[in-house]
Amino acid sequence: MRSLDLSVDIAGLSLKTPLILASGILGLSGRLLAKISRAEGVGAVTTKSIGLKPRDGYPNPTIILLPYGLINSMGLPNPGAEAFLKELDEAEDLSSPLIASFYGYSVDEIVETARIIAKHPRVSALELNVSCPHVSGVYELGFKPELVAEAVSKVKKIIDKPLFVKLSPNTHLIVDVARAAAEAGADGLTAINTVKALAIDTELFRPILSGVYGGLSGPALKPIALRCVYEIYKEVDIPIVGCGGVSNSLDVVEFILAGASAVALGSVIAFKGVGVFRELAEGLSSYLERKGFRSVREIVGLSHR
Ligand code: RRO
Repeated sequence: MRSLDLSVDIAGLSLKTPLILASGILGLSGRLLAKISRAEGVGAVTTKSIGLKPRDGYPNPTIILLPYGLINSMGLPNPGAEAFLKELDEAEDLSSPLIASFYGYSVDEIVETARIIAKHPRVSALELNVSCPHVSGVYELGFKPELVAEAVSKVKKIIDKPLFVKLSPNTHLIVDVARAAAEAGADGLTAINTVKALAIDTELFRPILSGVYGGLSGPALKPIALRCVYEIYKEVDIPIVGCGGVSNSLDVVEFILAGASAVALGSVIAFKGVGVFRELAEGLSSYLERKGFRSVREIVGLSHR
């Protein structure tokens, strides 16, 4: 059992633990998100990304299982912002903050979508996804610091909730994009989305995924994600949510030592189920006790000293 208080404050949100359900993992069902928000060890939950209009996503196959992770190419399936609000009406009894992930194909669409979803009282914060690795229009936005800055500053003018930006690892400009987002008023950064990837069917001589490209997640992603968090923490002074390939509590510790104030869990939930939040919270607590720390805050960015 965990005895240490793992609570963290990040970008104006108070979390019971630094462990967050990553976007895209358990979809958009309000009831399911509320249920996960009550699970032991959960600090916050993030929705699948929502756009202005409904989108079907790609036909199957959309997921490939690898020995070291997953490649997904869901293609942004979502019911659109207005239908999403109705879904959230079902999310009674949330016991952790809900972060609504959203996207748009242009700055105007991003602003319009933010305006709609931010008004729901169950939305505690927004996460702007500029980094889906295989939906063109959304993918490229995250490579352009000036466009991300414009989107962030326009969104911040019309919402009164914290705004995170989820960054793409598929550009050497990740730190520039992070800095641009922070200077434009973002409250936090999520690093990273999946890495653009491909798999080929050797019998049929063609890409396996219907969307051709996918995003690699899972253990193979961890060293890349960790490097991104470390680089961003050096240069940018707003809180970071580390995301990418966490599978055990020492992975969580590594992200925090690299500079993350919270850590999002994705693929590991597909492998281990929601009970992994409790397992990782207990492991984090034991680590802090063993090393003589009293809070998560004390070790954020410690590897930089
Ligand atoms: O829906 C997806 O295929 C997807 C998205 Br929006 C994203 O941001 N990252 C990802 O790996 N897949």
